[in-house]
Amino acid sequence: MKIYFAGSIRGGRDDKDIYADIISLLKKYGPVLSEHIGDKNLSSQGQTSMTNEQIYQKDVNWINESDIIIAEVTNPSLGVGYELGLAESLKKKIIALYRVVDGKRLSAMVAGNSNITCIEYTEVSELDKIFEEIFK
Ligand code: 6IA
Repeated sequence: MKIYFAGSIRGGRDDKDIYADIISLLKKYGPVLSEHIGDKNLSSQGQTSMTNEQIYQKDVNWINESDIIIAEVTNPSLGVGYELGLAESLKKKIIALYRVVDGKRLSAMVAGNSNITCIEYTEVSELDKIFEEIFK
């Protein structure tokens, strides 16, 4: 099962450690094509050795190839929102993981979308059981 993990890059890297921890859990279930999103050295500028066009094309190809899209959506990101819409149009299975922080609420375009399974969590350790259920 090929997994595409989506998480904020230019939208802000505050949650990068959480992305890395989630990716480690997901790797039990199959290759995570977008593993670099958890790269702790990747800044909010993204990688500079690739052009925007190359990044866009690579990610669109990977989403096409994936069986499931798992997005951490706590930190709002235009790119992640776009990827969710694209995955929906390709009829992929989509999971959105959200932590309630400072009483902020998840966008209704994600929370209200019946094609996206939204999961609220507090600690990454809770996700182990949830992933077991999703991938069984
Ligand atoms: O709007 P944002 O930048 O926050 O959008 C984040 C989303 O864009 C992620 O889910 C990624 O799939 C996608 N994205 C992937 N790679 C990059 C990148 N640099 N820079 C910006 N956005 C990306 C390439 C990283 C490199 C280590 C290969």
